[in-house]
Amino acid sequence: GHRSAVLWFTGLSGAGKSTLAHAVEERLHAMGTKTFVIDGDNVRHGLCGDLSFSDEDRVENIRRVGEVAKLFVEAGMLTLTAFISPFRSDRAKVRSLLGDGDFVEVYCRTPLEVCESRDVKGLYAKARAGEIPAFTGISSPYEEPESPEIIADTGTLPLDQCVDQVIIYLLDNGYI
Ligand code: GGZ
Repeated sequence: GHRSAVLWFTGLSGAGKSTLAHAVEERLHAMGTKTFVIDGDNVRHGLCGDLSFSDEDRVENIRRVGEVAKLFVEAGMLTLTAFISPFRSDRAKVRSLLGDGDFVEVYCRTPLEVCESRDVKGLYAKARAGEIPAFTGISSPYEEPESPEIIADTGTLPLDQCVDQVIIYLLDNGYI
């Protein structure tokens, strides 16, 4: 069994949030835990398909994701979300919506320089060229978490080690 909760992955574009969330999910599956990952791939086209990357729309994006995550938690799932979620106040709102113990903030702390040098999707180059307005880290802010439950150094540590760190946190705190 497990205690349902949200693992809320936050960090810059290209920090490795989705990769880490899916790798943690795989490890949890192997342990028999029911999980669900919510990320841009399954939300930004449908539920949040009407939203842009303006400040207001990011606020609304995170509000909706928080509400959906809450439903999944009520359904008994260990829920993993992977969104930049750049604003501290929005993450705090989701935390209070869920309640402290049901919200585990995981900061994927890859520095901007590393995200930008990897530039897997070429978005940073486009943002620097002015082709993407309000790009997080370039022309739109990212507010670092002040006291996340977990800091994953996704910029320097191998993926497996970051997964271990999250799993150990969940074991130590009685989630799994
Ligand atoms: C940031 C953007 C932008 C802008 C498109 N700023 O690397 P990706 O491609 O796959 O991840 C980014 C994703 C961010 O969506 P989120 O829903 O996580 O953002 S937020 O939590 O702020 O609402 C990136 C892509 O969308 N993308 N334009 N301007 N990222």
